[in-house]
Amino acid sequence: MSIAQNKIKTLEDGDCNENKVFYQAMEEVICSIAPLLESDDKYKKYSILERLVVPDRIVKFKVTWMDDQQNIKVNTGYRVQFNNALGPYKGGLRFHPTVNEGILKFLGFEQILKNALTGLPIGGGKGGSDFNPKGKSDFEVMKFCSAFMTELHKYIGPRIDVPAGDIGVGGREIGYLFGEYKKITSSFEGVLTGKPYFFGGSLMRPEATGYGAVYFTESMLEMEGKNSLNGKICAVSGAGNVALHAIEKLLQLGAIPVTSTDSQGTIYDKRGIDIELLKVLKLEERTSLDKYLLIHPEAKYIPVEEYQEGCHAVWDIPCYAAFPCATQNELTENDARNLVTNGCVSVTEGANMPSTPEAITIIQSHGLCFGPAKAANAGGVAVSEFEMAQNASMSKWSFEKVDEKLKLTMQEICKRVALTAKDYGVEGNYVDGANIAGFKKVADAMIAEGI
Ligand code: NDP
Ligand code: 2IT
Repeated sequence: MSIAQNKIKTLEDGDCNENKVFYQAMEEVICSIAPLLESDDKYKKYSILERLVVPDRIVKFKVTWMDDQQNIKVNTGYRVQFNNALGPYKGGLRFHPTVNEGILKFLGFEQILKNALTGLPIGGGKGGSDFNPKGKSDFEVMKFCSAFMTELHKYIGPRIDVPAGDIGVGGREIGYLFGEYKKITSSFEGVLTGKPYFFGGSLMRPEATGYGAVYFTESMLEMEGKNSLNGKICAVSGAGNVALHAIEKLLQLGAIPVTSTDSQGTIYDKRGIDIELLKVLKLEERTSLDKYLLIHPEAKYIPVEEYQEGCHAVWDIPCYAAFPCATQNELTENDARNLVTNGCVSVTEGANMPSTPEAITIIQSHGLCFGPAKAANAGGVAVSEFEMAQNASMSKWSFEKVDEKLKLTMQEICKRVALTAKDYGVEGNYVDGANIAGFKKVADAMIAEGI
């Protein structure tokens, strides 16, 4: 416990700001697992926490590429291989100008426990680059991905480390990365997941995180004796892979998702979001959300400049269930108060750590259901593991089979988290339940594997 706590303290003493989100993620886990550490001293004896908070290795490399005007560009690439006690390192790649080592450590650390919760044989890792795909041509994205893989290929492999997508990395980027890996190694193997279907991808991988978050919510509401989502107004943030598919599944289940957001603003369409239009705008045209009004002028668009200080417009819209699906720390204390005041019953984290610690305290203390990211958004990585299984056996599963297995996985995660919370005296606290259940699984493997 001491090393991790010291690290958090050094932050207050002016340690590199970059690590703030990593310490935030770590602090939550340390607080949650206190009853487990009290109940069994083997975790202290084997210094599991001290070992778990330090990545096995961090690879950092230069990525040099040429833009369409023949200018030479330089970015930084990273892979954080955090823990492989349960299986090969597994986790996404993020391409966004804000990416740095601290963000990837927070994401990699969360990924260890998330992957453990799936019950599947995968360890935790994360990577990415400060490259911004926005506004780049397809050729520029391709050239960047090739240059990135020229370095990354040395450190990954189907039994070593299997990256996938995250913010700024979807099927297009994974395709280019896979093509370059194949060229360098002459090997067609399942080294990346989230591949397009026609060369090794799994059906339903694009949908898996968003659909999974909704399946998780349905289970959580049922376990907590609340009404299902059918007929209920829902607020969703984000307009990327996770948000689009959360909205799609909500519509399929008869709920009414009324919002979507991007980095420029929020769309509020009280009749329910037009998902086909949203997909065209975001997946095909890669444009901003205000274009939604060209087809639906009766909807409302709120640009970020009009947001209240310390708030996001999306969380001020009355809803039964909220789904933050954009990015970390996007749901603040003030946002949580707005949700509570407006009668919200449930919050599910589709993004990684989208709620600040203060927001979680408010949400939980007012008795709302709260599905934490490492449990609720684990559907994406679970279907990534299904993709690895299909690649390893040279087979293809049907959409129905993947969907069935995804639903079951999310129900089992929900049940395990709820039961663990009950066992450790914090019934109804899904944050503690997820952290304890995930930690215990990894810790027991670490102990069995020796130091
Ligand atoms: P995408 O790149 O597809 O979409 C991200 C969305 O969030 C975009 O709408 C983007 O807006 C918005 N966004 C990103 N950063 C910011 C920011 N700083 N401020 C405001 N809006 C922002 O990413 P994903 O949908 O894949 O990922 C969303 C979240 O879900 C992330 O936290 C990711 O780690 C997590 N996640 C993703 C999984 C996956 O399978 N893809 C699995 C599990 C979790 P704009 O369009 O303007 O860029
Ligand atoms: O945060 C995540 O779980 C992901 N970005 C997906 C990871 C994966 O390997 O599919």
